[in-house]
Amino acid sequence: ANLARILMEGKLGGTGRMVILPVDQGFEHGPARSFAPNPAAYDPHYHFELAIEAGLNAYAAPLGMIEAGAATFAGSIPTILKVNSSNSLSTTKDQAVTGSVADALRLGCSAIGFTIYPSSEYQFEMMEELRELAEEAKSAGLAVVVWSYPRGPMLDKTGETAYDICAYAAHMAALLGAHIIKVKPPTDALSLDAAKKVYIERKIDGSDLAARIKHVVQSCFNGRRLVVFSGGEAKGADALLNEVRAIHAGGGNGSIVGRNAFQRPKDEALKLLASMIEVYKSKA
Ligand code: FBP
Repeated sequence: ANLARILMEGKLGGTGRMVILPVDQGFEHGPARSFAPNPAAYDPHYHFELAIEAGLNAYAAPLGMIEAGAATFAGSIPTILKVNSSNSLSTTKDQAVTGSVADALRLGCSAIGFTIYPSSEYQFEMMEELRELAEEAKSAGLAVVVWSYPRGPMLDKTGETAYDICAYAAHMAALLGAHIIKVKPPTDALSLDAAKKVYIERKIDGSDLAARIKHVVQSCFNGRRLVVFSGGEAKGADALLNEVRAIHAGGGNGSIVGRNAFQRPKDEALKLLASMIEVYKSKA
C-alpha cells in the first residue's frame, strides 16, 4: 500500500512513472554547497512545499529534514526517510545509519531510503545493514528505496557511472530486495585505468543513453522493479530534459532530482519539474 501510495501520488499518479525530490545533499555535500545557490532551500519547509506544489510523487530526506516539516505537512505528500548518509568531511567511502524504521513509522513515511556503495571497502557492511533495515521496514509495511552508487578504490569518476558497472549496482539493489532503485544516468565512457581493474561486461551497444537506460532497467528483473535516475549537479534545463527523454524512451520509471530542482529559484524549478512531468506523461 505504501509503494502504491508513492505511485498514485501527484501529477504522474497511476502512470507507473514518477518524479521524486531528494534532499540529503546537506549531509552529502554540506549546507553551503547545497543551499547557497538558492538560500530559501536552507528551510526544510521549502522542500515539502516545492515537492507538493510541483505535484511530485514523493519527498526523500534524512531524519532532521523530515522531522522539521512532518507536523505541518502530515499527509500532504509521501515521504521517504533516508536512513543512512555519508558526508564530505570523511575520506572513507562509508555511511552512517542515521535513522530507523521506528522513526519512519513515527513520522508517517511511506518508505525508507538507503544508500549502498558497491565497490567500496565497506560495501558488505552496508549491504548487511540494508538487509536488516529492509526486513524490518517490509514487516512494518514500508517500501524500500535503494540508492546504488558504485564508488571505491577500484573506480575512478568515469567508472562510477559506466553503464555495465551501473547495471551491476542496480541489479545488486534488486537482489537486496529494493522496491525502487535509484542510480545515476549510465555513461558510455570507461577510462583505461578503470577498465584494467574492474569487472567489465559490455554486452550491449552503449553509445546511446536510451539503450544504456534499457540495459539498467533490464538488469532490475526486466522491469519488475522500479528504476529512477538522479539529476546530478545543476545543469541547463535543455540538457536535463534531454536526459529525461532518454530515460523515458529507455523504459526508466522516472527521475529523482534534487540539485536541479532546489538550487533554482522556485518558479524556475516548478517550470522545469512540470516539463519533466510532461515528458513522462507522453507516449514513450
Ligand atoms: P541530485 O539530483 O542532486 O544529484 O540528487 C541525487 C542524489 O542521489 C542525492 O540523493 C545525493 O545527495 C546526491 O545525489 C549524491 O551526489 P554525489 O554522488 O554527486 O555526491
